[in-house]
Amino acid sequence: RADTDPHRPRFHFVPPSGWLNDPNGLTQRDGVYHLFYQHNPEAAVHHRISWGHATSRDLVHWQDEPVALVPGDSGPDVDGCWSGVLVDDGGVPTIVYSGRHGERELPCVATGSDDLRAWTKDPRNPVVAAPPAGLDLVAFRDHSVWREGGRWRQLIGSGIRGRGGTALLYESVDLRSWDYVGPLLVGTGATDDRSRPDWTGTMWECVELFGLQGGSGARDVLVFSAWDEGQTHHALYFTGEYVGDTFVPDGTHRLDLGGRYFYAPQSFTDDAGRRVMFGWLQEGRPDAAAVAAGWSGVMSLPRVVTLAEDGGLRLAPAPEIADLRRDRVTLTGREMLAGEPAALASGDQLDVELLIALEPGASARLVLRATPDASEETVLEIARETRGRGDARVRIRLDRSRSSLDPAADRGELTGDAPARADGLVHLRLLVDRSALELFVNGQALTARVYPTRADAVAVRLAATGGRVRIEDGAAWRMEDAWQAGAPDEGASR
Ligand code: DQQ
Repeated sequence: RADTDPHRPRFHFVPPSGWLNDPNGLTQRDGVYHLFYQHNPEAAVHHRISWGHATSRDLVHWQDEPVALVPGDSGPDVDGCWSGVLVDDGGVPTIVYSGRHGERELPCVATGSDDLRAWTKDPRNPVVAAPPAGLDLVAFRDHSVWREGGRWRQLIGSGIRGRGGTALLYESVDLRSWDYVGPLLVGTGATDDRSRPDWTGTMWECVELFGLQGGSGARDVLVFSAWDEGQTHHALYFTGEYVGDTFVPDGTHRLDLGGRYFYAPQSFTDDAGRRVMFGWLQEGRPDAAAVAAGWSGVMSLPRVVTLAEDGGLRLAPAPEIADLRRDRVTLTGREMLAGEPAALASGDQLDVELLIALEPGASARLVLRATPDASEETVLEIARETRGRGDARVRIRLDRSRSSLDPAADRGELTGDAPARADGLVHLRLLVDRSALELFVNGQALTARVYPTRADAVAVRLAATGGRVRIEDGAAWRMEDAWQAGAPDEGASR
């Protein structure tokens, strides 16, 4: 049923059927990449969540594995095995996840077989009996776990009423008995202006702490998803310094300008030493449409996260994704005349990479998933600011108001800023996979979903809307299905 849906991506990971949300337990073990994810195999609704599991040798082709963790018949996870992580406990693969019972989530532990297929829940679950006393907390779930100074440390996502989101710090010698240390950091979301694009929410879901080395030296990064009263807002990160039992932030940033369309990310360090991140691309069509289609939720492509000179993060699809490129069309040297859109590519599975010269103050309009008569089209507007060197930004706006003739599809606009490059050029990467769009402007991601109704909504066009626009370097490719039979991995089973 799901496979006949024209909105179902063909080179992004999607659940075999049913529901998918957060990526969990990301790891590379004996060379094999493991992607676990929040999953309801029964139906495309968020209910009695299990941990789905898939493996890959190349981050491109995936093989479905048996469901890894299922809610218990009774006990602390009777209502769901919510998000968590996988750590290597002296050779024993160990999952720390949030067991849900009624409205409550508490940390639980399970140990796995070497191939990560068979999991045994610890009889001592939940391993933390209750949230810390004396704090008026909004929620208590999701885990970031690491080894430090011969002990384990853990962050659990929460929110303090009247203050804001928080990450609560714990310590353990054995992953089974935990001491509460205190809040690593408390946000100010409860009192801040909620309309701010970097509003930090009243609760933090899926907190994650890691360090990165880059052009500007070493930095610590705290990633979380801003949540409020049952609403998912957006993924953010603080840069700063993790010292002792606290995190001292020096900047708040949007991880992706798509808001809830790139949510609950999780990352890991792979064998090549790269920080690789996945996020959940939520649906932008009504729940009933997803239920009728038989599936819901898309996993982002793997993104490599790096630290830039300005101290912020840059995101790029893992280079392996280029293995799916076919039928290259070179676009280098093309110049756009004002008001005359040039056709760049055609299809609903595409990769387009452009380095464009935009004069200061100039702007361009990139149209995707467009019909010939423009009755359906999704428009990316890019404008180069004229302001002085240091603080110059590239403004971006994704106009989805005509992305679908279906009145029920979400057509809200998505906006924000991307950093400027030292050479003034704008690097654009557009990955179009049916309803899934992943756009990168100078390393700033903007993820969205679009649901064109017409089969001829396939054109990609570029126009200059002010000033001169030239493609200094560029190409477009059709993208192959990742699920096609006969792919390199013995997997790629559907
Ligand atoms: N999804 C999980 C929670 C997490 C939320 C439940 C974020 O653990 O807080 O499926 O999308």
